[in-house]
Amino acid sequence: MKKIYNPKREDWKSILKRPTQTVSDIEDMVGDIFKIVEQEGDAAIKRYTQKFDGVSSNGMKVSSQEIENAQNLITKELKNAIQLAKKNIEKFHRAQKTDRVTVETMNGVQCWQEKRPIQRVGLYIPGGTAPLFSTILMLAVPASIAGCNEIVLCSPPNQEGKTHPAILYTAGLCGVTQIFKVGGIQAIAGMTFGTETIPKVYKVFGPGNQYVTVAKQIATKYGIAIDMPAGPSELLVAADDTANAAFVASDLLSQAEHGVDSQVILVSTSKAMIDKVEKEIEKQLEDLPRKEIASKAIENSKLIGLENDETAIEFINEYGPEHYIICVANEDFYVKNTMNAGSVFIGNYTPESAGDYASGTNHTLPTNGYAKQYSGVNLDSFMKSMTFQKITKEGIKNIGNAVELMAEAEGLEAHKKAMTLRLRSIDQNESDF
Ligand code: HSO
Ligand code: ZN
Repeated sequence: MKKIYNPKREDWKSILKRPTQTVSDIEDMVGDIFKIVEQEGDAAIKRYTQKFDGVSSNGMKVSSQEIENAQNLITKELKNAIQLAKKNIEKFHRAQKTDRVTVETMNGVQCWQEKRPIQRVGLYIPGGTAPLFSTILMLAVPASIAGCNEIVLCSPPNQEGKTHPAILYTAGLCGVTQIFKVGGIQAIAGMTFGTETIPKVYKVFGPGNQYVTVAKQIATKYGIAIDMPAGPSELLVAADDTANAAFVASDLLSQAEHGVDSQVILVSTSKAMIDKVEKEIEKQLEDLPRKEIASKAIENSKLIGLENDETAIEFINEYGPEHYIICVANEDFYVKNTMNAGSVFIGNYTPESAGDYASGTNHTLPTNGYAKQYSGVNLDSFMKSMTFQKITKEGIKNIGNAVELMAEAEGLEAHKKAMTLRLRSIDQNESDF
């Protein structure tokens, strides 16, 4: 753990720099796989599943029987926990629904805005060291509330060629319409083009390793939308002497156990708190089953001492953390002045874990400083805003001349004419009476 006290402003940038992932060297390889999947469809998907996952992907589509059986493969307690989380996530995301916005901008000119679901969405759920079925709740629940009619899920098969039962159970519970045992680059390419088995989607959501991240970027070149650019998960905790060092350490470690590249930062105006948290981390790390992963992330973590709250807030806004925990006396001041963060957790009893699983907020959030310009996944991520207008004769009379003049000034005669013809017809009709 690196301790840094009162760094000079000119050093902030380098202190806050995220380790850059070198992705350019895999871009060509990923692009080639896309082309082959586009040409060969299922046959290519099967070959890549054999090559990268080491299993045969016969029956890549999960049957309704398998989903049904998954119910019996997980405990009742876990099912109840998943249902509790689902209820809260549903409540919070349902409340994000907005009414249509209608305005008569001038007499006879009626404009309105309404949201419509993205009809087909693709969710990617990584396999790997932890089966993140909680991410299905975060994606499929808002997708269902939005009214997306096809919710496709791809997740890599494990070594026995199966999908984790908690993934199947959660997907079944949350309205996923089709599940495929396909992962990695080939899954994203499959959902981009559509194959004989996998449907094409319009937007792809979900986390993944660097191959999946690059694949999602390449999908955008084929006109597919993605939730947001991805990077390793991050947590920044702001804590002063009113914080509980053991709690803070547990939060930092919960983020650290995600991956060796997780970013973990403590910012404090109290040197005593920094020392306490450092000791707590060392202590708690010992008992963690994922100690090896967490300790690698902790090695790169930073404990930063700053002279006052104002400087701390400026520093934190400059970083723009994905997750941001505030445990300070001056809580309101920190909250009010937070400009850049994916999701904010306030007070000693609000661990990130709460939002990761069950409080109701979404855990798919902007990393890598993208909190400066991106929102986390929310109900609107699964919808488009559409505008409508209806203009009456009176309305045309009110805006017609302005449109004619502007069209003429842009040299667009046909545009002008579309208005002139109507204005003339109204004039003629009126003089007929
Ligand atoms: N902290 C992760 C989400 C997660 N945590 C899933 C546990 N399971 C990224 O926001
Ligand atoms: Zn987490």
